[in-house]
Amino acid sequence: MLAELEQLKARAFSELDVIDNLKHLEEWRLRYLGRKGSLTLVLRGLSGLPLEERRVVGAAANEIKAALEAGLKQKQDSLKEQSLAVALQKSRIDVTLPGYPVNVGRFHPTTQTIREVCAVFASMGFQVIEGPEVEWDYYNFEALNIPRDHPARDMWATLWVEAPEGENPMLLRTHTSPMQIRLMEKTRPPVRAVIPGKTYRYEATDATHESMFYQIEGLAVDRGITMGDLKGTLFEFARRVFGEERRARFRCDYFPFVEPGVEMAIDCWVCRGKGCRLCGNTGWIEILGAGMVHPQVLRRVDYDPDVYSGFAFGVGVERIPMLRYGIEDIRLFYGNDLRFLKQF
Ligand code: FA5
Repeated sequence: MLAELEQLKARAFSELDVIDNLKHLEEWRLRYLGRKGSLTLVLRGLSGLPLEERRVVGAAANEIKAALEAGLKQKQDSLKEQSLAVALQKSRIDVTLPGYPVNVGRFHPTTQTIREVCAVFASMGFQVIEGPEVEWDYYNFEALNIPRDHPARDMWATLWVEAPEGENPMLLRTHTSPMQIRLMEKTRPPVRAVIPGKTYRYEATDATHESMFYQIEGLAVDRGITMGDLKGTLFEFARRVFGEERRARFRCDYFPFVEPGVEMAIDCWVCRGKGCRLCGNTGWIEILGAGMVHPQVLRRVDYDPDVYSGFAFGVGVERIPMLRYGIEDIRLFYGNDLRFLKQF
């Protein structure tokens, strides 16, 4: 009986040695240690043996059982360790492989320009604010000294928004100037701000005109502000954005909310001032309207024109990159053509 047990032990261990997966290990466990396993049967058969023999064989069988269980545990651990090592090997990341290319977006040239221009004015002490694109007639015209039925309204071909009967009419702002009023209504001088944003006009488009375009409004109001401050500020802006070598021109212009009013132009980017189709043979491209804030506008927001004075300007944003890079048509900006946009 003892010899049989020794043989059983030897067989079990030699089988265990070559097992290389958990499924075969489980079969092995059932074969030897399971309820109907060889060793279990031996232990069950003990009751038929004489007492003396039962003691000896029982002790040996229990010892073998403990040895087999220890062997089983050891094998289980080593198989688990092996399978973990294999899994880790399989999912290893090769950090030396080149990565997948990532498509990186970029800012639209209009956004780039707005950020750059605002940074130039911020460095001169102007804060940057924004306002609504759907506007009341009051802010877009009335408060800017352009009463209803005044012929100056024709300067801005307007897209009207249907407003309820009896309400102040609404529109898509034709310029960023309404923000002058909104800002002054809320603050007392000194005021120094630039306001970038979309503006809309009911206009046929051509190479330099869009029906939706961007403007940046500027406003400075304080004691003792003069036309010299306006000119100095705008020439500094032109110098920083277009460079020393470009020429800027000031001429008289009319806007009902400034007095006196001016327009500023930069020498044409295509003909460099000689005259061509783009600049209507003048050699100049207008980029902004400006002037000293009209006393009537100051009174409207309760600023005393005998104490305070100020200047304002409104610059067309798209015309800045057009002038700098020689872009011949404003419609390229909003055509969603990546061949154009990727160049910036
Ligand atoms: C105005 O809109 C005034 N609000 C400017 C102003 C502000 C004057 C403060 C005085 C004081 P104007 O309509 O000229 O002015 O437009 C200003 C600039 O916007 C133009 O110089 C031009 O650069 C740009 N602009 C005007 N219309 C268009 C258009 N349809 N497409 C693209 N840019 C335009």
